[in-house]
Amino acid sequence: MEDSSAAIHPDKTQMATVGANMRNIGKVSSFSKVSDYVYRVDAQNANIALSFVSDDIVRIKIFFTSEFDLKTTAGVLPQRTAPTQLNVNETEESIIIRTATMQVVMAKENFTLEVQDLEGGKFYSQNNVIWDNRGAVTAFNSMDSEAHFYGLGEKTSFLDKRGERYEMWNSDIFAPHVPEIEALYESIPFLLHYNRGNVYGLFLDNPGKTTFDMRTHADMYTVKADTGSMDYYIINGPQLKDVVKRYTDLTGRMSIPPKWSIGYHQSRYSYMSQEEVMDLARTFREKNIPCDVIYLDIHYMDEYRVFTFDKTRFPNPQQMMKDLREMGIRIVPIVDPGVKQDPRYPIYQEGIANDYFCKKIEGDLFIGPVWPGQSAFPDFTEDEVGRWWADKHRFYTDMGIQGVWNDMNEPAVFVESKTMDLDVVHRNNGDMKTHEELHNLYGMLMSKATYEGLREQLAGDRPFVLTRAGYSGVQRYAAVWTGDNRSFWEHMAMAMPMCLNLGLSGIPFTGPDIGGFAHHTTADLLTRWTQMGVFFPYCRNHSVLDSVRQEPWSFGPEVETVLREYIGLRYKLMPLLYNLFYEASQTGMPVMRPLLLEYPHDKNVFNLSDQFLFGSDMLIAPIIRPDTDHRSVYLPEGVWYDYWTGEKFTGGKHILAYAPMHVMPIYVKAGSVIPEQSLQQYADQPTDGVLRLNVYGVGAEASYRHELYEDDGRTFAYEQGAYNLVRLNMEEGAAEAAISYEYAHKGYESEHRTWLVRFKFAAFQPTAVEGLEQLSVSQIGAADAGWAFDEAAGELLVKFAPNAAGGTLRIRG
Ligand code: MIG
Repeated sequence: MEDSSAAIHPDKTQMATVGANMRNIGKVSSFSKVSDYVYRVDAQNANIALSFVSDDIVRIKIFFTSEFDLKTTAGVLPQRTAPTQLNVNETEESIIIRTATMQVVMAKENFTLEVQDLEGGKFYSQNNVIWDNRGAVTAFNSMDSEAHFYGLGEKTSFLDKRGERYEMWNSDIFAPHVPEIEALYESIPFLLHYNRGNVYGLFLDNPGKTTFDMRTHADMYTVKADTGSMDYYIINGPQLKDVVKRYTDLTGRMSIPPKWSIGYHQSRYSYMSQEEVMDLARTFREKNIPCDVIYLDIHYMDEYRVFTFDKTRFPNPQQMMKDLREMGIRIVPIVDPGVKQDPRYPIYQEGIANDYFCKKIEGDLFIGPVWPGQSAFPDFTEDEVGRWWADKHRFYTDMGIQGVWNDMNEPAVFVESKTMDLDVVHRNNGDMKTHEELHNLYGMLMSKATYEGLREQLAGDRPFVLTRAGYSGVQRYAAVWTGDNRSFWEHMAMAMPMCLNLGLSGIPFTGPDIGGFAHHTTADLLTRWTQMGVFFPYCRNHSVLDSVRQEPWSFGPEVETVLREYIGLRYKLMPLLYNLFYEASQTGMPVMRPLLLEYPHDKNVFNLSDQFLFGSDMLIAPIIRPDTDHRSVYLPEGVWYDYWTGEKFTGGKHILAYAPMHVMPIYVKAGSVIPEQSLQQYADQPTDGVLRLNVYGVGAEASYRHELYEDDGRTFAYEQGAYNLVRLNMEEGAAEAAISYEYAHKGYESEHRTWLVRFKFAAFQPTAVEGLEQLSVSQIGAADAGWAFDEAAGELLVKFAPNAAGGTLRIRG
């Protein structure tokens, strides 16, 4: 090439600046109302639609041609909200549109846009939007020196994304997940901008390649879309929680998962045979290590053909499912999108006959290599294809399978680009788009089809879908695991900020492969990682082919004992964990939370990446280095108790925690209620029927609340009212206390017929509990009702059967 004209290729010059081909919006020429809540701004080089989704959400979409199309992607739900008021004020210089809580201010001279509070305090300012001849658009937004960034879904590095740059392009990255990797499997183009306690969200609804750059410019961050439209939402706060809630109003929330899906899960690439799976299940039960799910990775299939079983390795899957179910264990099989190009394979035949596979723009089938060899890929952008795929899952559900694991759905293809050709054209229900424009939606739409199929086929039971790839809104269909991490301490540590930001990005049900997927775990790493992992929303141990074994007993009895205890702890805390999932389904609040969410004004937590909150009141501080039995822990304001020893700490400072191998530091906030239950070996196993309500007293005048949600943990009967919502209210005084409870809703017969309140750290020694008989501590266990004071522990025990009408327990000193 060097001796042809290519040597003087025009792109080789350093002289032309890129800007020469760039344009910006220019001067505003007209402004008009299009329909209720929708306005149109026409400017020199582009037109802008402003749609008000609610008082606190404005959508901005920029058009570079005369089209004016307000369709959204499948990431956004149809919205039923509207702003309560809208006032428009247009002058020579500006246009101002005011809702009940914020205003959008646009300058006409050279279109700039600000979103301000009603006092004129601007929180979002867009200074410029430029684009090139190929339609790649970049918006430049102000970045204050005090600004911090969160969200952006599944990204490497620390919690605070200031100084980082990330791409959104679903990618199968087996290369180690190091901080400079800009894109992993999930793309959530949702950024949280935090400035001195005030937060807004920016959601760019574009499933093509987009870039968020908080690094290159000193006082601006940029948001870029390579293809498709600049279609984004500014979401008002001012609190972080407000923005997360509103973002999940827009993109949806997960429904309450089946309890078994939030138990402990065991996986490996691969458990190779029916016999190996049965042995594994028996070992869990013999060793009394709780477990709900065993995964079948790709070797279960007949040469990797989806919707088949290998008849030699798994001669009788039906029987296996049945036997496992009797032991309380479920199977979750992997399902990849690639369908083997095999003319004798019915799935391939059907896909071809019905024209369901992705095609290139010229009309040829797109065929790419994955596990089964050359494969075709269903076009999930077309609803009819999704329904076909959904129906195919009867193959699994007929055997009693209730959960499916979607892998390789970026989609990953073993070619240099790692994915489908960009000139594949997706039919997209009549609105054809190239793969380049829709890439990040593919995985989510696969999980949507899977979820909807299972939901229909499970006759009222809740499905579980796990996915590797996803886009905004994926939380409606699936849990997300963070892909091919490695057995590195660094990757254990990175799982925290990664999943914390996923949680802030609307996806509450997440977790890494515990122990690490690739490379080889060690006794210490597996111990520390499991201790941490049982507090992640999704809890699965998984490892790669040929790595050292990492089932909980793989490193001998000492490690096994610690793992048994921590996995058991997850089951004891199931009422709390389940409550947190309920809350996520209602408000979008994540299950594991950065401290920032609860302590938004504490600068010590702006980038705190090595500890987190389980809900709002339990602080988890994992050990993330080998041969380490101490670590510093930051306790935010308030009083905290060591979960293990009861030692009391005043927060707002760092402490040094002692954590030998069998201890992971956990702290509980004073003035909280932590519900627990008896140990189970799997989530549907009956408990002893006693709900333990551990009340962590303040030891002074205080009142605090706790909400308790209960349902059958398995079906959708709660949608018809078969659930309980209990409000607990605790009033503490210097010489007395009262615990009252009431049923905000009572529609379910709970297996927890008895409650055992364990009131710790009271200011006084109790002498009576009104209406209940005093018993000795040893009598309480067998009694139905009564109270006792455990002097050694300094705890009041009160046992009783809750009354549907509610009640109050008065405790006297
Ligand atoms: O590229 O199915 O992330 O969990 O074990 C390998 C085999 C394909 C990647 C997944 C991993 C899974 C593996 N898969």
